[in-house]
Amino acid sequence: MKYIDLRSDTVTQPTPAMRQAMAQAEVGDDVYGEDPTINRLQELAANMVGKEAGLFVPSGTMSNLAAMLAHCTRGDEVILGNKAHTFLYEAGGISALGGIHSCQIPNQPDGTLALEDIRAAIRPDDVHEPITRLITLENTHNRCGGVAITAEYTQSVGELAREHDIRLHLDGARLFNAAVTLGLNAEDLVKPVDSVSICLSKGLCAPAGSVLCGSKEFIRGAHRIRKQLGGGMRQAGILAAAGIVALESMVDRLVEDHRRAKNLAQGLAKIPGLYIRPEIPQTNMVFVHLSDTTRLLKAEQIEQRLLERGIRVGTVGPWSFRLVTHYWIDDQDIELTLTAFGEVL
Ligand code: TLP
Repeated sequence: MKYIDLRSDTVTQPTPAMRQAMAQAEVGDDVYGEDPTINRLQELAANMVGKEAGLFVPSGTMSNLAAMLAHCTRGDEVILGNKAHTFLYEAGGISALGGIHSCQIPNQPDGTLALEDIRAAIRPDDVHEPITRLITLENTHNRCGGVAITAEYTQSVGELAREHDIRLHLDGARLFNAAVTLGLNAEDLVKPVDSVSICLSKGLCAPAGSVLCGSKEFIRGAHRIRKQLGGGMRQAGILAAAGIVALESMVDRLVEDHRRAKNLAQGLAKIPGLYIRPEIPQTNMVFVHLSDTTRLLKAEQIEQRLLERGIRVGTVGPWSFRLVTHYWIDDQDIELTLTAFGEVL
């Protein structure tokens, strides 16, 4: 059975162009810095986000982890959102492996952290307290609905960070979705950040990999940490080749995923018993909730019934689903999904 898989954009398969590029990739030992395809990908990614250097890493999780380990030493503190992927879904890596203390402050519904909350969380110079070393933002913000964070907001956090000599990292797993929605170049969204992690293996469809970007000095430190984490991958130019296709040809088309997410949300909002926040989706994620009247069935049971109809969705809590559009979802899939939801409810 062919499923319509809306659980995530991480389920995307590589495109035929990627498979061809992978088959023909020139490779070398990347731990020696000798893989020409990886070197090309790193340069391309760094250029696209306006940073000096890039580092190819196996996953978004390792990219964020390597960044935070490069910015902080044991006992330092990072300020991050209580709905941040780095806080919720990265297995506590920063504290388990880096001894980094996290200070979680509430994410606002628009994915931002209130400036006054950040300011209040910055520690004074006091031996009793950890040192605030880093702030981490996320764009687009996954758990806040795939919302795009504006350049102006990131700029104001950058100014606050610099005022206090604190570094700023951006989890830009879906940075290009944000850029496309806001009508900006990715570079314009990350000027104030010291480091940014972008993912190739989400809406951009590459089979694996992320690129961590920042200054040459920062990337030199992150490179050693990647080695410590076991992320030096030798002839991984095979993977980087798909990443190059992703960056060169899959960014502009994200607008189609966003259009389909809007159509999906509008259709779901018309089905009695479902509720959707009217200001989203802004990008490729649709969060939909069962309203009080439909809570005879739990989200998990509805998920199962949709599965029987060939539709895969993710549940996020007892009454909520996340549906993510991507390259392998077309207009007909959206129609079929709406029909299936209508039948199941
Ligand atoms: N997110 C996945 C799950 O882990 C929830 C998804 O399906 O959305 N940053 C952000 C904002 C992410 O959404 C993800 C993956 C990552 C980092 C981690 O990337 P990977 O999976 O490559 O380690």
